[in-house]
Amino acid sequence: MNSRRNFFRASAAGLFGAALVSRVQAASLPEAPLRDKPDMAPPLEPSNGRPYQPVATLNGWTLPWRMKNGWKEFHLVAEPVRRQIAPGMTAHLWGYNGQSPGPTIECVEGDRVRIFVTNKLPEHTTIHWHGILLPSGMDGVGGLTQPHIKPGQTFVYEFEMKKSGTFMYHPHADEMVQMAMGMMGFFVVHPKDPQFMRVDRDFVFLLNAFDIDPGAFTPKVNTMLDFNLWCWNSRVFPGIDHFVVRKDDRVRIRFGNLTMTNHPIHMHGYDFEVTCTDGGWVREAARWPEVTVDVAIGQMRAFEFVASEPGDWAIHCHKSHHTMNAMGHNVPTMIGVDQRGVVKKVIDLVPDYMVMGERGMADMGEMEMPLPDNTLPMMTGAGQFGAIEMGGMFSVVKVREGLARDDYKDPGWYRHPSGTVAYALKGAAPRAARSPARGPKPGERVVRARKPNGHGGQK
Ligand SMILES: [Cu+2]
Repeated sequence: MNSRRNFFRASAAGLFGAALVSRVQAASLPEAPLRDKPDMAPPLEPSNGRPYQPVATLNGWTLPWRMKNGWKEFHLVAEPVRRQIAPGMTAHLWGYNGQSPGPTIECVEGDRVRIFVTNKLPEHTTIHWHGILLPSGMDGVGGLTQPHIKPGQTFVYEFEMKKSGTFMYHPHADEMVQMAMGMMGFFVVHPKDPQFMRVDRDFVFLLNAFDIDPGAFTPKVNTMLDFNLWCWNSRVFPGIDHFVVRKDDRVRIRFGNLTMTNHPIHMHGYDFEVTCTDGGWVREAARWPEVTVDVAIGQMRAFEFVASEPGDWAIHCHKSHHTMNAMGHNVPTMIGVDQRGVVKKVIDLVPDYMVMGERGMADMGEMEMPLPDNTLPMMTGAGQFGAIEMGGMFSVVKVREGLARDDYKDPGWYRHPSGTVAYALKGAAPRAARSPARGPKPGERVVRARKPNGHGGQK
């Protein structure tokens, strides 16, 4: 934190806007906590102010605040960050307080909130508070409602939280670049009455996407639609935290979409109801059961269910190319094509050449190709029964009996009661079910077998 203190000392004299200095003394800036790890911090129990049930931010954290003369004060620092997208790949992004997305901001309906925003980016920025009802001049649209926050400047946003709900924050300045670089965060306003819409576990994450060439570190910021890393909180499977849930807990999962396309989010094992959008709570008579909920660009959806069914339940975007990591979409479909002759000739010239997809692409989930540094396999992850063959927007809801109230640790894979797992019919020849194309001969397919990347620390 020392370097940050020096920064404020050095900048207090000359860089702050005159309006700011007259209202809030630079010396009274709150600390701007930093986070350098991509794992989930435990929910931050409020140590002052109105009581509430805090949220759990997947692969993220909640920004601590201080109370000052009845105001809840937060300090966001917009800055370049390094974010581990999953073990094996780190990206150079822009974010807030050391990470992308920025920390979740949590407060309570009726709170008066003061947010200091310091710009340590190489270009100007602002913050727009998506969905929050506030004075027009606090809305954060550069040029329209405020001057841009220039590099080195700190601006102050002040507003009262008129209603509870789930909101987001992101820049409204050079927006395409700054969002493509990872600048965004969640903003949760809890109800004044802690019993209203009370749940036991409350998860939040943002859907975001990057276009990073294999081997590169920095996203291509001009990409319109063809992103290749589909993320939850700037993480992809198998780097996304699991949703660890105690049996019979009432669970809420909230997600906001700041990508450039829609995502039908599908959860296995349960039906659920959408109880909140970025416009506010959905009244009971207006809800209906679903197992997939589409979230359009710029929207937020929160659904709830009672975790009555133990197990490992997949949760993922239902666009199947969004559960893949960086890949060449231009690879032709080779299913059913006999490549024997061609492959032999190519291998003479290119010893590392890989035959791709003669029988589908499932082989790629087990036998990972040699990859450039800082790149993730397209299909990866291992479960207790084999390769999961996923990437991108995929995680697991792990419902277990007997967890402590505050236990979010990965409990390992589900122990299925005997007789409850799909099984192979005895006596049937497994190869008969495969395509008539013959299997690869030893040495023909030159993929290097590598231990699949499991989700860290499975027991
Ligand atoms: Cu998707």
